[in-house]
Amino acid sequence: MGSEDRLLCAESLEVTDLQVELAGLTEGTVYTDSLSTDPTNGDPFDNLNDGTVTFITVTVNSAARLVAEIVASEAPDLDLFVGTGDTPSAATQVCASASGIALEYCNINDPADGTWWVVVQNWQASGTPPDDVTFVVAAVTADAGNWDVTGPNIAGGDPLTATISWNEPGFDIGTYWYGDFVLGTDAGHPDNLARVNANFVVVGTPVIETDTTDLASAQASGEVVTFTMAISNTGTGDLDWNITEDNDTLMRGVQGDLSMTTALVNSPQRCWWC
Ligand SMILES: [Ca+2]
Ligand SMILES: [Ca+2]
Repeated sequence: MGSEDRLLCAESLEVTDLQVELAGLTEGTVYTDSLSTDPTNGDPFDNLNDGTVTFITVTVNSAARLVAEIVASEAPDLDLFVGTGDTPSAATQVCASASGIALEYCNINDPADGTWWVVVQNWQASGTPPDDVTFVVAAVTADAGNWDVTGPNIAGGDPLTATISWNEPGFDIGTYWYGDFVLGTDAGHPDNLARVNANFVVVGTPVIETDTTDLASAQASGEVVTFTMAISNTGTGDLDWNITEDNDTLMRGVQGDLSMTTALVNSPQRCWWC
C-alpha cells in the first residue's frame, strides 16, 4: 500500500545535493502476554518468571535503531526496560521508560550488535488481573526498498520540505513498521541536516455498505432478472469481501451458484515522525 507525507524543517542550511540515508521500513514483531502486579515493583528484575513481568530477546545486527513500545494494556501502569545480553538486569539496562502510564517507549539509535533483552513489567494492575498487554519490538536494518525520502535543493535559511513516500504491501491493519533516515546538504556532508526516526502504525476499520438488498419477490418461470448492486467501503481499512447467492431453490435452479471475491481498498495507514 503506497502513499506519501511531508516533513517540514522551518529553517535549513543551504542544500546543494540533498543526501538521504534510509533504514527500514522494518516490521515490528508484536508480542502479547497477560500479567498480574509485580509484588516488588521497585525492581523489575527480581521476579522475571512469576507472571508479573515478561521479557523477550532480540538479535541486533547492523541496525540503525532498536525500538520497543507498549501499544496496548489493560493495566493502568506498565513499565518498559531494554538492555544488552540475554539476561535482564539493572547492570545491563540501556533504556528505562517508567512513567505513570502504561504505553511506554524505548528507542536506541545505532545499537551494538548482539543480543538485547526487552522487559515489560506490570507495575500496577487493573482491578481484574491478570491484564492483557501488547508490545512491539523491531531492530531496524538496511533500506528495505519500501519507502523513500526526497527533497529539493534550497538556499540557506529557507525552509526544507522533505517528501516521505512508501509502498509496502504488508501494511495490514494492526501492523507496526519502523524506519530511520539521515539528511545532509551535499555529498561532503551526508548527515549535517537531520536524523529522523519514523514510526508507522497501520490503523483502520473497514465498513461495507450496499445500495440494495432485495430482488423482486416473484417472477415468471424462465424470466431473467438483472439487477445491479453497488458495494462500497466507507471505512478506513482494506476490506476483503465475498458475495454468495441466497440459499433459495428456485434462484439456484435458474442461476446456479454465484460467488465473487475481491478487495475494497481504502487508506488505513497513519504515521508520525519523531
Ligand atoms: Ca519485581
Ligand atoms: Ca508506566
